[in-house]
Formats: sequence, structure tokens, C-alpha cells
Amino acid sequence: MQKPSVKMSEYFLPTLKEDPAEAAIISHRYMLRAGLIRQSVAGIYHWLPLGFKVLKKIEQIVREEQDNAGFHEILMPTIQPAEMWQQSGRYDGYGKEMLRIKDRNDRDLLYGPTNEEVITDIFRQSVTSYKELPLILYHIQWKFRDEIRPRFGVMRGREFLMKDAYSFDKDDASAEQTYYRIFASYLRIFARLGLKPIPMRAETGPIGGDKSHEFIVLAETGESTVYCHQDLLDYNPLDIKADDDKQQIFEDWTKLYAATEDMHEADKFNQTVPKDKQIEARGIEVGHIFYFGDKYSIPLKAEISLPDGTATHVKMGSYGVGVSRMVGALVEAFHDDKGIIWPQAVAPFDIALINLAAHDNNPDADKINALCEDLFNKSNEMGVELLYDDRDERVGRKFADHDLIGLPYQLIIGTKALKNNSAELKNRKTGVVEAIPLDNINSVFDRIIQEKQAL
Ligand code: 5CA
Repeated sequence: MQKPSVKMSEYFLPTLKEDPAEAAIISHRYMLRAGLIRQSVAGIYHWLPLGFKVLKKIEQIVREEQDNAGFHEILMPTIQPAEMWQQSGRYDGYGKEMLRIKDRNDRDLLYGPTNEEVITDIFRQSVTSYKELPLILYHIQWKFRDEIRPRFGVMRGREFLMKDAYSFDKDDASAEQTYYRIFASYLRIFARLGLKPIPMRAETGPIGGDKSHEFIVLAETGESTVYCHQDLLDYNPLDIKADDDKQQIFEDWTKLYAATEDMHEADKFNQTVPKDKQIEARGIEVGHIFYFGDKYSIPLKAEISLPDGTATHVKMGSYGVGVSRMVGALVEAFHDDKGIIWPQAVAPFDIALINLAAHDNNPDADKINALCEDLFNKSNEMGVELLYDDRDERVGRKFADHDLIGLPYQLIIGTKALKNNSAELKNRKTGVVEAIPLDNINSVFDRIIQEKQAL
């Protein structure tokens, strides 16, 4: 198994000192500068080790919450045949956003922008009875949409990672309950990532249907204008328990006004929200859920038998989370003028160990190196993810890099630490520096383990 900790001298973490000119918003700038991503071509990004770790952590939280809610993970290919899209009627309508491909036999394929057609095909091949429902399948897979204006780095990419779930129910009443289950699981996903999600009534666009909510994180650089009641910001989704009534949760969370620009009704907003509670702000859409009934099951002929022996088209919904967009959204939500401030749940490493003796001809270098080496080994044994800065770099550069990278803690060890018999532990978020006695340095790792368990 891979060890949790790494040495920077052996790692691939290319940080940039200067702001890249092409990045218009802070998350894009910091993601490039902290060595998380590199652009391939417009809207398409490479994920370097640090960024890839964050992406995987987000993916894992999404996965855990979906599995806990009883949904089943599958993996569908990125490449899809055109026929199903011709059957559903979306092949022409999707327009230039769809990347169309021909194989060597001149067969029309495409790089999937979403999976309603493909999943309906999987369903119709195998499920024939209401007895097997409700069923919710999901996957975490790359999508391609040839956006007119890819921008803001991974926020609006052309190739991006999405978690998409698809639900199948025998009738509208059952499908409604499914919608509530997903709604509650979404609230938990975003809250575990450290975000405050606000579900808002939203338009359905090319996915279709008549019931839809977007999950919005407020941020100045968000692409949409949103309107909501301020009290929604005080709700805490982590209070939601597995066996709570999901319909109740849905009703509680949707009784106060919250709508995206497209669905906004100014009169209703003014009538139902007191002036001093009205929020008009920018928001980032991190998730979007849709109920569209038999929009795809009719043209694609996905039928099931009912208890009375008759047949009906299965009722469906689809539910997306922007996994790669989330990395950008998290940086938008958590940063200062020095760099990123990762929430512990998704930080690429738990702690940085900064060796101040590695560069100059420090007479204490041997002792300091040995101490750091010992801590590095200990972190591996204890399962704490530590990023050891053993680089031959100036101290100023090291401090700047670690503030930029933004791990929750920095443990700083140099001559002063030896002299005082204690290291400095800096909390990246609060800036508070604590002295930790060298003979009790394990307590830092214990603390991190406890903090992570509490998440
Ligand atoms: N099939 C449905 C639900 S699974 C669907 O495709 N919904 S979506 O179009 O709203 O996308 C789901 C989520 O993917 C969005 O909420 C957003 O967070 C993310 N997303 C959409 N387009 C992009 C993009 N161009 N770049 C990055 N993330 C995107």
C-alpha cells in the first residue's frame, strides 16, 4: 500500500511564484500556482499529484454518502453510441456542445455529456418488474461538453468529472420519495465538504422535466445570480440523520424562498422575505437534480409490469454533482491573500513539515534532519498524511509555498526549535502558532487523527 506521507524532494509539486495571466478568478490562479492542475487546451486540464489527491477525496465523500443512502455504483464508458440519442430525440437538439466522433467503420459515436440515454438502455435490458424498484444507480465519470466559453479553470471546463445518479420508480408517488432521498443525501455531501449548500428551484434546460433544484454555494465569483432567505444560511445539513423523514427534510429546506435567476419571481420574493433577510448574491452551482418522469423511458421504451399486470413506462430522475468543479468551488470558499486554506476533509495532506535547515549551512542541520526524518517515519506509521518539505530552498520560499498550498497545519523545525526544545505548529486557517515540546510531538499527530475522525 502507498505510504501516506511524501518528501517534497521526491514529489512532483511544481508551484508558481507569479500569477498566471490567463487566470481571471482566484481559484483558477491558486490551483495553477499551487501545482494542482495544468491546462492542456482550453477547458481541459491535467490533474497533478496534489490536485488529483483533492479530487479523489471529494470523489470518496460523494461515494460514501451515495452508498450510505442505498444507491449503487457502476461505471459507464465515456464513449456512447449515437443511436440511443437519436431514439430519445436529443441527438440533433444537443447541438455543438456534443463532441461527435466517428469510428473506423463510420459509426457515429460521441463523448458523453450526460448519461440519461445510456442508463435507460441498461435498465430496459434487465429490469422488467415493479418489484425491482426503486433503483438508483450512479457513476463518477468524465464528461465532455464543448462549452462556448470554457472559463474559470475547472469551474466551467469542457472535460469535467461528474457524479451522476439515475433513479427508476414505478410511479410518480414513489419517484417523489426518491427525489427527497437524493435531496437529503446531497445536503450531507456538500456539508461534509465544509460547504453551506442552498437548494434552489431551478430550470431544467436540456435534461428536461418539471421538477429541479440546484445546490448553490454563495461566492462572489459564482456564475449565477441567486435570491434567497438569509435564514437558510443557518441550516446545518449535518444534523440530518440516516432515518430522518426525507420528505420532512425537503419541506423544511424548501419552505423559505430560494431561486436561481431563471426561476426568480421578484413579487413573491418581496412578499415572502422581509427586506432585511433578502439575499441577492452570486452563487456556484455544485449540484443539480432533476425529475423528468417518462421523458426518456417513452422514446427508449423502458417498460415495467405493475402489480395489476398492466405495463407502464418507468419514472426517472437524474442527479449530478460537479466533482471537478467542486475543487474550484472549495478554493473560492476557502482562501486568503496568501493562498488556499483547505478544509480538513479534503486537504491533500493533513500537515506540512517544514525543515528550515535544509538550505543553508546550518550547524544543527544533522540534528534537525534526523528529527524531521523521525517525524516523517512516525507520520507514516500513524497514518497521518504529511508533506515533508526537505527541499534545498530558501526559508522565505518555503513559507510562501506552504501558505499557498494551504494544508491545515504547518510544523516548523529549525535551530530555534532545537534551542527551545519545542517546534512551532501553525494553524493555516487561524494563523495561531503554538509551541509543541519536542518530546511530545506525537500529540500533534494524535490530534489530527482525532479531528479527522470527528468529521
Ligand atoms: N444529467 C444531469 C444530472 S446527472 C446533468 O447533467 N446535470 S447538469 O448538467 O446540471 O450537470 C451536473 C453538475 O455538473 C452541475 O451541477 C455542475 O456542478 C457540473 N457541471 C456542469 N457543467 C460543467 C462544466 N462545464 N464544468 C464543470 N462542471 C460542470
